[in-house]
Amino acid sequence: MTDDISRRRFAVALASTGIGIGLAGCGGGGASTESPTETATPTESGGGSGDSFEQTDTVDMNDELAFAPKQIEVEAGTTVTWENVGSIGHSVTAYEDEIPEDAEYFASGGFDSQQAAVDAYPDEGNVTEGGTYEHTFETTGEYEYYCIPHEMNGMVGTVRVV
Ligand SMILES: [Cu+2]
Repeated sequence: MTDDISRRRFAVALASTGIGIGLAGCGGGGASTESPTETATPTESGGGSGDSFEQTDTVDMNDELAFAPKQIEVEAGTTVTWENVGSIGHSVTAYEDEIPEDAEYFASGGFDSQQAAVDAYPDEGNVTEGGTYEHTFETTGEYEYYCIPHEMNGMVGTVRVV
């Protein structure tokens, strides 16, 4: 009788010890992710207010997780080309609520809504190394857009159509 109880206690003690060891093992391992500690460095434009628009119809997407230049200005009817000059995949995705009222929605992959673009990424709409995406801007105004996987890294841009 007593023998039975003590055996059970022993088993419980073993079990909790096992859990303790398991947790310790978990915490100790798995911390070997190589994290490139490159913080985003917005130093390229000399740290201005960000209100400078470059007159160009070509935007690079690079491994610094940025659109370069970040803000461009083109005339209505211009076809803008985004080119991935790095090796990390990006998207060009308009903010549906931050384009001119009567403008056509645009996103790499050819989606007609932001939600559709987000839902399909990265199976569709991913611009890979050396790839390009083009869009022709017919309506004047400002268009804000972003890269789906790197929005949190500040990968956003603006096209101003005049
Ligand atoms: Cu990106």
